[in-house]
Amino acid sequence: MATDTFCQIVNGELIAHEVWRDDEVVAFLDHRPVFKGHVLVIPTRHVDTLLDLPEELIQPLFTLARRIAAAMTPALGAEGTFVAMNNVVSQSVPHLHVHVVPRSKGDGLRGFFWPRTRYAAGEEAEHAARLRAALSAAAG
Ligand code: DGP
Repeated sequence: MATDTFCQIVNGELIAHEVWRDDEVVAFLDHRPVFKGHVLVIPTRHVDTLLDLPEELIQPLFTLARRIAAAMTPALGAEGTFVAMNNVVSQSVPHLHVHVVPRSKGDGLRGFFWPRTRYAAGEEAEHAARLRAALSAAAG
């Protein structure tokens, strides 16, 4: 049985400031927030990454992420949110978690990360074609 930090939060072995809990999902404050009120939404069942998320947990997980995002304006005065997930690379806890971060204009996050690149001629079409082919192959 997996015993990562977030399994411990699910099991009550580690205390977090929870904002929602039901049988399928838990949401709690990230203890090192990008901005105050930054929430992590996780499945109660141990799942490593998005690719491991069972079909029946997609709806509960992302519905809760959306509800948390919606609550950030009345609760925190946020003007918007940033919703993100690291999978394997930059993932510091091996238990799937969706970050829901409150945003406001001028909060300084823009440009702080996510540097953008540009496609050379033909590369954009080539990348789209490679992804279409992989999706078709996966669909059988
Ligand atoms: P990531 O780097 O995307 O894997 O994000 C993991 C986040 O989890 C990071 O922002 C800090 C947070 N975190 C790690 N350990 C704990 C913990 O024990 N309690 C809480 N509340 N948050 C944690």
